[in-house]
Amino acid sequence: MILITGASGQIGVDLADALVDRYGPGKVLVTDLRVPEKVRPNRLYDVLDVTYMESIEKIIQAHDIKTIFHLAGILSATGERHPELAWNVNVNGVRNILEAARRFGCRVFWPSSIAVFGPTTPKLNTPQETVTEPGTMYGATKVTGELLCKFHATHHDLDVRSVRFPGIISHSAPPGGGTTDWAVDMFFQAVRHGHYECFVTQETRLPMMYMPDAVKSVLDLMDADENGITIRTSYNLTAFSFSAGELAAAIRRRIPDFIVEYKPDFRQDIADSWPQSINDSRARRDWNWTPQYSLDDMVDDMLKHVAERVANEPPDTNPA
Ligand code: AKB
Repeated sequence: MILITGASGQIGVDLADALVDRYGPGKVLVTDLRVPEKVRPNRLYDVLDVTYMESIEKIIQAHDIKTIFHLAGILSATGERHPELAWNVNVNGVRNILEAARRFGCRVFWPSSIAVFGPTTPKLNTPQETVTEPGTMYGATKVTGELLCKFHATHHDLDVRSVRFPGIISHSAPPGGGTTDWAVDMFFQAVRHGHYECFVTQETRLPMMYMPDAVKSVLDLMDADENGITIRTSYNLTAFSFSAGELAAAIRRRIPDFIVEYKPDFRQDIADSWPQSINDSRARRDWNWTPQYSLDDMVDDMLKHVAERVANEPPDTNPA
């Protein structure tokens, strides 16, 4: 049986679908702090707060969990506003999951982030092994989590695997509290209102990935032969990089009247401290990582799905 924590979050919703498609609805237990308002038929839900070790142990035992996709976490912008919460959920959460996985013999996937890098890291084609001195609490929790994963893998032979996700673009579940959220918001506001107020400058360039590729990366990494896994912190991963201005231009080629105003806020400093492009050659070499979506493929697919979603929204849920 598979356990997903933080399953209502941006990655969790799509990953749960992929795992249910692959293994069947009876094999995947989706958990979060609360059961979502709209539950899917034939899906097993439970409530799990990963900061409580006893709750994790109970769920693992009750459902005979063998693999854990530990996605529960606080993202970068929320982490800057609530650093204690970020530490508690991100560090104590991953420590509890790793410890429980060790005790009960589970495999683990856990997402790290490009946020492990900071102002002293080379910004272009950032290597796998380089300076990790993040300027944010979120980044500090991710570096700590990576080291905890490595400790458990090397000292306890725990099969824990991890990637450093770039910004992830998706239409099915909104991201919450991240610095790369502009890349998702821009699509929704372009379709809803033809206008977007962007919280980073148009020159801000970050590594990104479309959700189907993010899900593929998780499945590919977990399927890979254990002998090929040479990174026991987290693998660098990317699909493409673009600036806010370039994404706006790509959307404008499909929605010609689309207007973007740039009003950077506190998230600009976070974005400026992160790499602009990532070298993911170790993931490509070790487990044959290859993204499927180019920037243009992603923009076409996003606009199609976002238009469908927006058409089905009740009028009063169309935030400006
Ligand atoms: C965020 O912006 O906080 C996340 C991330 C890059 O980890 N999307």
